Amino acid sequence: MSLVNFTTREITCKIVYYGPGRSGKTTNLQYIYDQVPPERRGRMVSLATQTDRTLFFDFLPLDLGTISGFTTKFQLYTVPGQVYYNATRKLVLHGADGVVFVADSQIRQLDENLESLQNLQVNLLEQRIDVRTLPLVFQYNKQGLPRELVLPVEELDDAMNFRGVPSFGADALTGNGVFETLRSVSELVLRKLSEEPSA
Ligand SMILES: Nc1nc2c(ncn2[C@@H]2O[C@H](COP(=O)(O)OP(=O)(O)OP(=O)(O)O)[C@@H](O)[C@H]2O)c(=O)[nH]1
Ligand SMILES: [Mg+2]
Repeated sequence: MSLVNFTTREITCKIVYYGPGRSGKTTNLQYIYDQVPPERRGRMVSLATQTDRTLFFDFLPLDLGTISGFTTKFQLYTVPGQVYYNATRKLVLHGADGVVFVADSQIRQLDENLESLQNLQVNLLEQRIDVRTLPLVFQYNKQGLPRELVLPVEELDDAMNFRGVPSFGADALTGNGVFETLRSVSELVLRKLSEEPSA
């Protein structure tokens, strides 16, 4: 849940990168961390197994500077994608202002993507977050793999993006699409915030 402090004129928003195991969520945050100037970011916290699977979450605080007179901070989180970490996913998802669904574009991963998307919907419903109005963008990652291995963005949109929200092809390893995705979800979150009646 975004925190708006009118006294210190500070806004803090929480963005969660969600998706199946190995889709590239942690890679997104690592790329963002590497690119953002040190004065704009805090320490990135990653809790991973020895084989680099996210065990609990990754956390990256970003300072977006001043927007409409408010110091604006974003906290980026990733969930652990592996199916059996659902309790942790629920914890990390709690209070999210926006979600980036990172799908793995590989043809053979389609079922995992759909399963994870369904899991997201169930967990949001359980937390009484309105799935239809939550700021959400899709990122179809690993588009840089050979063409015969991946589904094109349009087909992934047909399979997953029923709300018709913004979607981006990406290659998180090289950073292609990473900032476009972040910018898009940030805009949706800030727009929603400005539409809500102020506290
Ligand atoms: N070819 C290719 N590999 C990628 C891309 N993005 C991530 N990877 C690789 O995919 C593997 C998994 O990436 P992670 O970022 O750890 O995946 P994750 O979604 O955080 O996985 P969990 O923490 O298990 O949920 C790593 O070996 C990455 O280097 C991409 O765009 N292209
Ligand atoms: Mg991870």
